[in-house]
Amino acid sequence: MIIDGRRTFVWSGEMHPFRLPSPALWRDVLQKMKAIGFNTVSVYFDWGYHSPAPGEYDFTGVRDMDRLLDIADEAGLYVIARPGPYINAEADGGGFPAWLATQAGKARSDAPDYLAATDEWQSAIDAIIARHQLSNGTGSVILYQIENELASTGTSQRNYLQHLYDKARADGIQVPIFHNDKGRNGYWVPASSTVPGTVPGPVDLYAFDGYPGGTCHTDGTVGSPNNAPDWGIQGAGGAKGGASASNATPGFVAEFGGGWFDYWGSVGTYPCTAIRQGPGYERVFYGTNIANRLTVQNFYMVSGGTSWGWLPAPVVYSSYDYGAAIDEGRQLRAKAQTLKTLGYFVQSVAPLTKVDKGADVPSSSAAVRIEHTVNAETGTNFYFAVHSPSSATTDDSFTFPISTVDGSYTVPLRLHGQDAKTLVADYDLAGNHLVYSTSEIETHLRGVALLHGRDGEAGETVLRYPSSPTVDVLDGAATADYDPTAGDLKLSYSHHGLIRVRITAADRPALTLLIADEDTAAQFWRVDDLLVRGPQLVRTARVHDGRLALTGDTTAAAPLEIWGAPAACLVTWNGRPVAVRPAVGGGLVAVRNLAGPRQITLPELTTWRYAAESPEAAPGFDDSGWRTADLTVTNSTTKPPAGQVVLTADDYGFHHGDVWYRGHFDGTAPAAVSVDWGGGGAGLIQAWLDGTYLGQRQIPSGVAAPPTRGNDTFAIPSALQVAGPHTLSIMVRNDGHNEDGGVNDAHKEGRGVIGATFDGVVPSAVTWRIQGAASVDPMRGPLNNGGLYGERNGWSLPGFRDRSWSTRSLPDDSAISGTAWYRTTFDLHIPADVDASLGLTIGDPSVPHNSRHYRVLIFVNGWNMGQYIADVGPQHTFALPTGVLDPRGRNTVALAVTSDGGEANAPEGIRLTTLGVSRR
Ligand code: IPT
Repeated sequence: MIIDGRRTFVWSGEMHPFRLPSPALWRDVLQKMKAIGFNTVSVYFDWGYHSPAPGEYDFTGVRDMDRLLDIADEAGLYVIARPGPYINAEADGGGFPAWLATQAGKARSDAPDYLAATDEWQSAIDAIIARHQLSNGTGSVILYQIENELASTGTSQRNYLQHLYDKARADGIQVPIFHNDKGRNGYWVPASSTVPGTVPGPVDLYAFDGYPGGTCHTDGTVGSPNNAPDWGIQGAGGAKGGASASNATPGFVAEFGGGWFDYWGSVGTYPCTAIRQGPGYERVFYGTNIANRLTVQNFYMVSGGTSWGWLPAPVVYSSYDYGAAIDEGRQLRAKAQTLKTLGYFVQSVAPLTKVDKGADVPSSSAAVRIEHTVNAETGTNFYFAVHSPSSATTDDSFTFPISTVDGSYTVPLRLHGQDAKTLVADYDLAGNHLVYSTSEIETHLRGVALLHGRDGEAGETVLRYPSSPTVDVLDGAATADYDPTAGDLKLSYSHHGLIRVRITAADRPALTLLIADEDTAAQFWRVDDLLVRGPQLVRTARVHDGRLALTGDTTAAAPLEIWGAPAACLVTWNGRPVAVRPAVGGGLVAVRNLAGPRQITLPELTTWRYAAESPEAAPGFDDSGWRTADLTVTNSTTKPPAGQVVLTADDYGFHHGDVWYRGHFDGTAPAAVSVDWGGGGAGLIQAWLDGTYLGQRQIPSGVAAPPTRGNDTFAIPSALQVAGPHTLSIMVRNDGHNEDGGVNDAHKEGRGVIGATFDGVVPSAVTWRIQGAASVDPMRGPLNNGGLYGERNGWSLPGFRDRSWSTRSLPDDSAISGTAWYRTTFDLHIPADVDASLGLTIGDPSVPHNSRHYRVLIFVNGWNMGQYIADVGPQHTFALPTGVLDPRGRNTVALAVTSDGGEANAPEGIRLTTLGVSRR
């Protein structure tokens, strides 16, 4: 893409801003994305998170997005803005506000009521996005996506997309607009596309997505790799070939797998997914994309974070770690380091942005193939070497011929395991002419080039000089041969540690070649025009008044080396002066190591205040203030049984979390009651008759696409089968609205009680009252709270006075059926220069689920940070981001424990855990 007049390889990572309620956290993640080589961040804006009710967009969340876009710009990242209205993202309702579930018109169509709603959302969010556009000089937004994966292409959808496009333009959106085509169908391509079989749409660019990398087995084992698809110039072409669907716009993959989400009842696959879609996957698959000239690539996710509160759709639990490069605790996984080498490469080697398919290049081994591309303007050749098939993991040494202006060569290379390499030939490497190298280029700047290869594998780099240059091998082992006939200087070596070679030639800028193995390559950070080695992370560099101010992180004492800094400058690290001296072969080196972080200690969480609730179960509870179920028509896709009023919670404005029902009837109580209910993934129902607990049921989990409705019968003890009046109390936990990926209004499936049948009781003789969340938290938004008694009465909030409550310690050995709360406070004294990523761990994380029938909503300083379900799992550790947590102050934890009652169904031990500690 041309950005600011420069042809730019858009290398983008996805992060979920609405999942992280903290600007400090956004800055951390965005700086890390920039540091690991991204120049762009892609963000969904979740309509449902931002809108508690029709017409309402004014809780802090929307204004926070302004801040997020500022922080992205400050971090030096372009932004791909994806405001939906429909997104997916494993978010509640696929990002739709839950109030849309009661709308008559079909969602994702041109139904007037639906379009009126999307207009409101676009007005609210476009006002923010518009003022952050790069095109008007006030921000860094470069692209705007309408809808997501709209896989229906009828007139109604076309009208709808046109409406979104026109609205965005009317709202001042000037940047190119695109849509993300689920899979590769050739749907919604710009008018410029002449490819047969495509569906034109109101878009400026065509983009598609794909998740070809594979996930882990259900037992959590990694399994074998998949084949990498050719979705650009190396592929089959045509409407369904990926980028080939649009022949006049850049190859643009709007989402390419950077991990995958995990489901209720799984064994916990995020760590495994991070390996399955780890370094080898990144090299093979992302490398294949590069060889296919996909010059706009976005990886989903690079930072998934937490689906806190009621954000998760039924298909996922609270952690949206995704096995992504930046884990939920904000730590860089090994795969982040590989991404870094790829990201630096695509941004350093400019000819990569404009290539065509080159001549076929044979490999000496049938186990390997070479995808060849050429930049016609610069003559630079790229050779992407990958196993054939690319899923193979054998150890192959082979050769292939290259032929450039410099002549013909036979190049030896090795691929071992899931691996691939992109070699560059005929290229201006920091003012020196590179003939070819079998090491990969990571980056280069004035006077320095950083190459890398796998530890122990041989490498050779050939540079051309008219006369014999001076070659000094400063570090490590390499041999140099100069061939005066061709003018070729050939360096031969085996990648190991860091090899430093200084080349000084007449009429050329002196060049320091740094040749690293992968572990060593990971120690380098490219920040603006500097190359820095040593610290765990380098965030920013500012040169000012002869002073170089670096900021970054150390996880242990670390060396510091700097290339590209002005000579004899003063260096500071996180504001403190660092003594430096000139290094061999150029650059500066710190005289002493940078310090690592101080040890931190975490308080124990043993003493808790305790109170039981669920008074709604008792017959005498006063529900006169509750909403009476009196609606007879619902727009939900699940209709009430004949003769019954509408009971579904959304119809009464109770959209998230828990909802209570009290059904009053007279006459003799029946032997059983059957309830049809909607609860989302691993949803829960508990029932009482006249205060006697009838039991609980959970929606079965353990599959990727779980059922979301239950139909359960509760037996009524004979002692209660007497003359009335009677009260049936039901609590339903709503674990999210379905996504609407199929454009079939699936988000409108009823939640809460859909219908209840009692043998012998006429349905119309039951009077129902309903209660969900009492109000929307103006700071934490609509997805923070449901309708538990404790939530309705402020028990989740830090300021609540619990001094009259009894004390208990955890682990506990008794529980009531229904909900009880445990509250405690703890003080943190994390030193100001320490970034401690903390979590809360319940029970034994090595056992995904156990036989205790209880679940917990975890409120930290009032924020609902997720749900633990002991007998479902797999999540035991809940990340507590700074911003939610105060690292230097008092914090409050409130646990809403909903149990089947009895000894074994009581909370296990709970402790604070460390997810990562660094010094900043
Ligand atoms: C793709 C969606 O676009 C994205 O929002 C998210 O839901 C992702 O999947 C999965 O995490 S859709 C797709 C893979 C069919």
